[in-house]
Amino acid sequence: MRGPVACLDIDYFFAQAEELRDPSLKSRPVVVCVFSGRTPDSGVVSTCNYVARKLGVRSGMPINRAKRLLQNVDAAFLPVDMEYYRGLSERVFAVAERFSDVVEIASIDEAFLDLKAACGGDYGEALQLMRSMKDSIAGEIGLTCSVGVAKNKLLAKMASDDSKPNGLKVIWPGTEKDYLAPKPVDEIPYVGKKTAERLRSIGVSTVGELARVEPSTLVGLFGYRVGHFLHLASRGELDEPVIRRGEAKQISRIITLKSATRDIDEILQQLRRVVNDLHARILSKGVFFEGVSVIGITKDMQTVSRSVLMPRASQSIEDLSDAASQCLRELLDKLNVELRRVGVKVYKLSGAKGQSRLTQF
Ligand code: TTP
Ligand code: MG
Ligand code: MG
Repeated sequence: MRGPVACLDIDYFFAQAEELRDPSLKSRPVVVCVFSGRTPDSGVVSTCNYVARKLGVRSGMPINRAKRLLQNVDAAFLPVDMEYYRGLSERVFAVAERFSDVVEIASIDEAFLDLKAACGGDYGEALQLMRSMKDSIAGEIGLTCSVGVAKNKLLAKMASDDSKPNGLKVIWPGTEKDYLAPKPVDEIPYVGKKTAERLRSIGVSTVGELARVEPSTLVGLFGYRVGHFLHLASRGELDEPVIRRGEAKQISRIITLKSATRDIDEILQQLRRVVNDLHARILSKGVFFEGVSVIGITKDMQTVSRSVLMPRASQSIEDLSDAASQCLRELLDKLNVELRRVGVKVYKLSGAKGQSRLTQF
């Protein structure tokens, strides 16, 4: 059995990002716009916050129409700022990567995590892990997201959609069919209005009804690819694997300390497990690291970090351990607070074959 798999999707992402840098926006409708420039109001809505959604605004709607809907309220219409959103997105996914080695980044605000290695087949454990990931994203970055956990990516995405905003939902093993049966077909991700209409014309409006249609009928109506997708999706049997895209640019591990402290020996002792674990992963991936950093999260959720660069790429646990101690010492010297969580990250990675880096000096 595959799974559990999680789907993480940031809530009303671009608009939430705007609220993050200007909290005074929170009480107002916020509409992020793709201005086309033809006239001051031409273009479409990229996304909007829930205040605007309550008043009927939606992604893809012409800006004109959103302005009409919001003409009597103090709404903010802001242009997209991709560079800023991309930076936030990368930080969110870097947190996700602390919770699973296999993270598939599906879009700027959406990622899938394979949790099998992290929690075996235990969905209760997966739930705990994802609760802690959500807390980390909220505490360290200040964004809310919704997370679904299920046996495959499609179900996990539906669970995440269902739980929005700021939700966490598990589809427990064995309950998939009951979960799917009453849903309207257009709640299956990627099923659009047209497909839903054609299905309605053959008397199918729920996923349960769709699951009972002969696959050959669906293939006849929609062609092989879409027909096959609908058949598997409606039965909860579309089991595509989570595929990590690109090589990891960094590897990190973080732990929660037994109690908040600034005692270096105490922290170093608890950190030994992190260093060992990280080193095992460095070896299993066959990579060398040049950068090491220690990340600390204080009691009041501030993130602090210190980094060092090795004189040359290394794979040794002594180098890793020495660098981590040095970073931690610098961090505690500067800081007059107690740490609650501590992590170690290696970066500037090169492959086993990339030993040419060694001779570059
Ligand atoms: P989504 O995750 O689809 O939407 P969202 O994050 O705004 O809202 P939700 O809470 O329902 O997840 O898309 C992510 C971002 O992609 C969104 O913030 C803006 C951008 N986007 C567009 O620019 N145009 C669109 O039509 C959609 C759907 C999204
Ligand atoms: Mg989103
Ligand atoms: Mg999304």
